[in-house]
Amino acid sequence: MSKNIIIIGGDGFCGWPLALRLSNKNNNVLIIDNLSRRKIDLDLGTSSLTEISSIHERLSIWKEVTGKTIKFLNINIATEYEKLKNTIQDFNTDVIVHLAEQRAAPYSMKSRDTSRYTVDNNLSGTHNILSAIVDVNTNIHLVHIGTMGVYGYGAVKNSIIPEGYVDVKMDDGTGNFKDIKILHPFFPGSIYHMTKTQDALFFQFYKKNWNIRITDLHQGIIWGLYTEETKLHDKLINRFDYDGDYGTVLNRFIMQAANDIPLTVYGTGEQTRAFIHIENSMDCIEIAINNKAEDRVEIYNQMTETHTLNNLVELIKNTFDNVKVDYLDNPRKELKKNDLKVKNQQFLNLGLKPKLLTSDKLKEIYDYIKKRSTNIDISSIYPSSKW
Ligand code: USQ
Repeated sequence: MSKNIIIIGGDGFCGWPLALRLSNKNNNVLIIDNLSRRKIDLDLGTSSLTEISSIHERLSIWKEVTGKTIKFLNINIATEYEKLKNTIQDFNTDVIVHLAEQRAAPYSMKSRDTSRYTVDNNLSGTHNILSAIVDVNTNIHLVHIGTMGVYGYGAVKNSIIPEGYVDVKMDDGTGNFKDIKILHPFFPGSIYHMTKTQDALFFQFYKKNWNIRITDLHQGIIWGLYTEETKLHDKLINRFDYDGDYGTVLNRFIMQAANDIPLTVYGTGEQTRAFIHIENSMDCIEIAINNKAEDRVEIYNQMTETHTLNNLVELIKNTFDNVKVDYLDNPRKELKKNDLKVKNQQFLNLGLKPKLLTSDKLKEIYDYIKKRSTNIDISSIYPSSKW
């Protein structure tokens, strides 16, 4: 059934392909975005590897190619509450997907200004959305993109990270231990990750007090850049970040291999992380929208596989010729080495078909970006944020 869906942050890396996917499935889609990601690029002197069109051009090409309309409003949700609330009301909203957070850990740790911006933007934005839902209609389903990073990548050796909640026993004061379910303890590794842990507390409180339906998706590192819909026209192309702040590890490695740049491994490369292909990320969000949260804040782990960075290096070396590797002093405070086992049964039970990392898929992305690489700025590749 067609739904009225607002995608907040619909001009970004996940938001843009999501808007196309949901519009293609005949939902009525409205993008709210303040275009902050484009402004940060200007501030940092960086740019997407792919040449992305303006939001207006993107939307008119989408209309030309498919006959479908996606609406757009430029609203800063962290500061323009009345506009946000009135828009949610006027659109007769069924679902809000919240992707409007500053999402780069290195950017959040760059300076006091970028830390404060990340906290102000992310926390006020999330809280304003929740407030607006209370003001307008508590039946609206909020789907939020959280992060695997809230768990701290394996706090207990050999444990399997559950989906959001853990069962614990608590002393009731008389030495009797009672079973309770609590949120998995938080171990954020950056100011950015910390804002996602704070979001989780907002969600618990708004569920308890106003019974808001909330699904929180703890996503791993996305790789890839195109989806079935973004491939329909060159001007629908998604952004591809490769700089030291916004580029994520696997996409950076593919881009580096495609341009004869040594792969920038931080530390020993023994860090293990969770990954998901961008098309699968869209699948998961669609599944979450179609399965409205009811009894509690639903938390899904949105990932399909885990790898050490050294695994990724090996796969890339086995796929392409003459790959060089540069082991750099780690600019981040993180465990030198960790195990990471993650439960993702909920999405699998709801029909997710994992698109796992293979040499063939790496080659497709490599070829795609090689053809579309414009103006690579080598100086922006090396990490400039350190903590
Ligand atoms: N790393 C390298 N070389 C690089 C870039 C990164 O070795 O050139 C390492 C980092 O030290 C880290 C790992 O690769 O150990 C992942 O770094 P990343 O920049 O790919 O990912 P991260 O900073 O964790 O953040 C990204 C997204 C964030 C999302 C998160 C999911 O920017 O929005 O929430 O991935 S997760 O990592 O599972 O927390």
